[in-house]
Amino acid sequence: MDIVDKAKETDRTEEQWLKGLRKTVDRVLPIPHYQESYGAIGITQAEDIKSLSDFQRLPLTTKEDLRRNYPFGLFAEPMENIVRLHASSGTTGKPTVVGYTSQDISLWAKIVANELRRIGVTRKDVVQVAYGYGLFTGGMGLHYGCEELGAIVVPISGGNTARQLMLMRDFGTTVLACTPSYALYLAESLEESGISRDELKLKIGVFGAEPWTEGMREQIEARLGIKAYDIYGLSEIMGPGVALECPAQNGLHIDEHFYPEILDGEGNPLAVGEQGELVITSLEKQGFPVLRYRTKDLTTLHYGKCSCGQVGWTMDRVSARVDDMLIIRGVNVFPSQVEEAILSSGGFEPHYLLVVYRAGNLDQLEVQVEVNETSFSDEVRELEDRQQRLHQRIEEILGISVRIRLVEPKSIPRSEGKAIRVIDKRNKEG
Ligand code: DLL
Repeated sequence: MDIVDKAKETDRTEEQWLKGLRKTVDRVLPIPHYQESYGAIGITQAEDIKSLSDFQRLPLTTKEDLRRNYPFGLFAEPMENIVRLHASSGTTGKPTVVGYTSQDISLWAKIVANELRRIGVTRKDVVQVAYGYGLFTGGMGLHYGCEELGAIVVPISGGNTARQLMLMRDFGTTVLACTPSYALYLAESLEESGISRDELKLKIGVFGAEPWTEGMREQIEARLGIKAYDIYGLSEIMGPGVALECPAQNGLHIDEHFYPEILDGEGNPLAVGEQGELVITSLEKQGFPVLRYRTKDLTTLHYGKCSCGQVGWTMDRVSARVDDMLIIRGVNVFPSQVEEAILSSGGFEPHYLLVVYRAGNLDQLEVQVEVNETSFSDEVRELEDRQQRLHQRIEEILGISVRIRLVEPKSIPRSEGKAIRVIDKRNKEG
């Protein structure tokens, strides 16, 4: 059953979804970019969208469309109504810029507050926001959500790890919000600091902004003694809070102000339960409404009632970004596959790097993995056995031959924000 049919079965009728979708179509139609591309398929007014199938004929919006209209060309409100700008963290070319009206900011805060409430955050909690503050949406997105909820915010931003730990203890932080890779680094630094876990009151983690595996969650939960929840979002749609898990930790609930679809590589709709690229439409945003935005994130959608009682769309954890996919000798490789293999083989830390290079005409993949302290002090023979088992496991999962390079504990650079997992030297080598 495809998503269009499925939506008819839900507690929200097709007509209710369409109401929100038409509202966004109405908002974007005065913008030349949309006028042109929608006009080309005969859509000149929101009423032309009579069904979800009509909606699915609308052209997709891409990051390139945002870049072409840099910086404010896709805003739907006059600049005097915009109160905040954020921009993507992209490393190449122009950033993608998004603008919010004050109503957008307050809606965003309410969405994040609701979601945090669902995972048990209350007014009594002390939330250490260790996502970066600035053009990146992580810091301020969580910050406003916590204030809306009435929790105490510690706006520490990312970095300065020793200070993070000291304040975590001294302020009695109960909730930590940061990227999963930084959470792991904090856990590791805690083990080396003079602070014991018993001195901390930490109980909940709100981790996202980068892909992470179930194995990584287990590590973080065990090492920090908390429940770690996955939060998803992207600046083009709003920022953190497009979706967040519930205590069942069985999929992320997509907030009802967004309409999700899953498409295959050619842009055709996929059925509920099938993996593909997530496409999102905002239903209530004013400053920067966005229609059918290609997130480039790979996931699976589900619809129904969760064991927590909530009815609606859920998505599986994002396994990878389409952009992060490496093609090595014709085979698709994702960093998350390597992470899975490392975490399911004992003796290694989930700190790793995929280095791709060309030897002759052949692509080669070297996986650098950190050995943990215990196995580092093992006999050489034992270490070699471990390496061999990991080697086999990675090759089984990826289906290509790779080189494994074990590196000393703590030698792979730690991240304070989004982790870098891949170094692709192929283009540079020409
Ligand atoms: O990363 C917003 C955010 C901040 C989300 C804090 C969660 C927490 P961008 O910098 O625009 O915004 O990057 C968006 O990050 O398209 C995904 O590829 C990735 N991403 C975000 N959350 C997750 C997650 C923020 N939970 C891009 N799992 C998205 C996997 C994620 N990937």
